[in-house]
Amino acid sequence: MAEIDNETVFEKINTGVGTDLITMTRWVLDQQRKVQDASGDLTILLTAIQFGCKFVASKVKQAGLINLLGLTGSSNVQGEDVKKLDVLANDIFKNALVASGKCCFLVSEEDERVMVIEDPSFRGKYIVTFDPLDGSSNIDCGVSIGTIFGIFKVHDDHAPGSKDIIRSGRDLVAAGYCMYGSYVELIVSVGTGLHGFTLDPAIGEFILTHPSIRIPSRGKIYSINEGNYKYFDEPTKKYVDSVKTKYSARYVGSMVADVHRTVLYGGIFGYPADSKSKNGKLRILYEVFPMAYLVEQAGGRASTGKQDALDITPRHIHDRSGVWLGSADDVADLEAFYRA
Ligand code: FBP
Repeated sequence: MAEIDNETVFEKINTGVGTDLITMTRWVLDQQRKVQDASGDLTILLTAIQFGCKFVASKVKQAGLINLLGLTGSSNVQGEDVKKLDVLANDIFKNALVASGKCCFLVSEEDERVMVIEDPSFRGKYIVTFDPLDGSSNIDCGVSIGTIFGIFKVHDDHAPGSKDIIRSGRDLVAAGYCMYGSYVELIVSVGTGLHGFTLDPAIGEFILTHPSIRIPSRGKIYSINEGNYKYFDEPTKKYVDSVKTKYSARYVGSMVADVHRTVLYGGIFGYPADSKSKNGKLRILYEVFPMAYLVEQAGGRASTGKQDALDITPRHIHDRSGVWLGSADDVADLEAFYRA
């Protein structure tokens, strides 16, 4: 308690005062207070990611006006044509993550290799895997796209190495995605449930608008690219045939948008392995794992069809896997077709 003297008048201020508009920064600080001996490193890292999302959101909105639509003319490690916004978003996040001083390794969809932060004054204990701009096929037509990220902690402070990257999704300590759509929404979990923050462009702050999101145990929507039906395996075909008689179909083609709708409304989203994409299309470290972690934090499930998606361990940083995620009862129905 402050030293009191006769001149200066003190008045105790209640820590709960002020607006009940909870910004993401304030929410992250509240989460940090709940962790004994927290270093504050994760708080700083999430704040850096939040800045990256705000920056990318502003560029996505302006893209058509500042010649940021279209291709760069080069292709990435996935063999995909790289969009101008892909490169910009990747640079924005790499800069923000390095500047946070809390990372030792970065894994990006756009970079072939793991990026190592060698400078000790910028090096920290976290590994961030990220898809800087998800839903590339929708960038130029203005349909919702997003950023996806997963955060791991090094196993021990010294000798960080590949074992800190090639690991099970159960090791995630936090994850999130930011959807750039009709509104900008940042969905995050640090292991205490799933929470959503809407960007208020007037003040440039993410405001807590969706605290403690719980996905319905069953939905009425299925989401899959049925254009691949001919390549689907038998369990997938039988499952899709079964749901299309009773559910509505919705498919944006941006994982962030399809997962965001699924988390809020319930139902199931799937991108299975098939005879064309033998290991599926979505990348384990920066698409499958973060989304599986978030859906589980909301009470949903994520499965390959045969096992929980978070229990797989990739062998390479850009490995892919088939994945189904959404309402627990819907994913259970799907798995039944794989067991049959
Ligand atoms: P990128 O755009 O980041 O490469 O992500 C892959 C993705 O666009 C997902 O967002 C989406 O779910 C899927 O591919 C769509 O694939 P398809 O066009 O084959 O249905």
